[in-house]
Amino acid sequence: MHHLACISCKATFDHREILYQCPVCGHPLAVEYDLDCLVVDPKVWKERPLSVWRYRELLPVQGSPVTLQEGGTPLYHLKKLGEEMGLRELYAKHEGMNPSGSFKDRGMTVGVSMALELGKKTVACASTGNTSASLAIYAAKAGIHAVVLLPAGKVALGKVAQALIHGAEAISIRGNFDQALEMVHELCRSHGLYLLNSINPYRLEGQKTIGFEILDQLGYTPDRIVLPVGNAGNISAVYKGLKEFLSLGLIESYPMMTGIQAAGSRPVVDAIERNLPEVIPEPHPETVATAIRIGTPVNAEKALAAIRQTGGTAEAVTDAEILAMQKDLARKEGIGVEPASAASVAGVKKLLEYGKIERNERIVCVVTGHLLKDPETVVRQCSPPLEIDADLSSLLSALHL
Ligand code: AN7
Repeated sequence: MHHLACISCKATFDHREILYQCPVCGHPLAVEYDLDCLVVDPKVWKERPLSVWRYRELLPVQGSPVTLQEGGTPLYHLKKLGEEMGLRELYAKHEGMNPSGSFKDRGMTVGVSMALELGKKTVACASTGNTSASLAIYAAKAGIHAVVLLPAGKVALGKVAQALIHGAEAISIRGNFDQALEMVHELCRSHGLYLLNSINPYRLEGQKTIGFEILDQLGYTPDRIVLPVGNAGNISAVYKGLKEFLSLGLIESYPMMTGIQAAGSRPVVDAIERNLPEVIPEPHPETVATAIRIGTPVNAEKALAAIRQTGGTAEAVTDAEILAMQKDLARKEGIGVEPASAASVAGVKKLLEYGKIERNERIVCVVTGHLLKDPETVVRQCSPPLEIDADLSSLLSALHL
């Protein structure tokens, strides 16, 4: 069985209580399992398909989940990019290959399944885009209503399209993500909607399976796992999962958890660099990587612990560095990701240049969302196709053969 526990004051709560923060001290909650009584057998896991639900003994859902076959994403060896950077073992876990095109699906298959188990018929979130797309698909599958709050004009086109076609009630807020999250949190508290942002401890349970899959796919524990950071939920979730694996004796050491933010939105990086006890919110976050345009990361407390307790680090990359790496991944590796995702690999490049990463490290970058999420940013970066008359001579004079 499992229960909810405050990460700060350690107060515990029944797993059926609907809580998004500790009612005693206000700090974040986490799901805790009685690991001594759990029966987990990696041999049994290996017989199941690689997916979120391979690890169901370490997930909070009791009955059959609302699933669209999330997880089981490819782990690519970045041979060319790695060679250019002087790294022999550089990998990318392509979370853009999930059903809605981002890692959020791992959290939402668990989160929406829990919504049903808790008897909730309306789910809600604030989102820079991907969370809303993912919530929309799982709410559709579950046959329940979804309300999504988006920062007006700052959500990539593909993500808006997904929220709309899958039937979510989408509202644009004249404000940023952080304001939208405060509003939806209040709405859920006052009107009983089920909040599925990453302050929901159940959602993060699904996301921790990224780390489990990496271990299964590599067959060893990498030296470092690098993730883009917005609300800092994903890096916290992966670390939590690894802690459980360590407690269960399934791994012997931690990868150095490494978080990458955009230069215009870097409160976690500042807190790590300046050794602050908590993050100082950025009131005006700005970056081309709209997915991580977040100034008040709600999981910062968990993320700082993840980074510090594993000897990891955090770094910021500029918009230019993000876009250059997006293009490099696309052209040198055939991997199409959205800007926020390219931040993780751009961060590795930068940390190498600063001498903060060793060249013999085995590194896995999580690339979090698919290229097609944000076609407008791509089109702005590339020349449009040349338009010509429909005859062969025009074609031949146009081509660089
Ligand atoms: C592609 O959709 O916050 O650090 O509302 O879409 O766990 O927040 C998205 C975040 C990285 C950052 N990469 O993850 C949202 C939202 C992509 C993302 C992140 C997001 P967290």
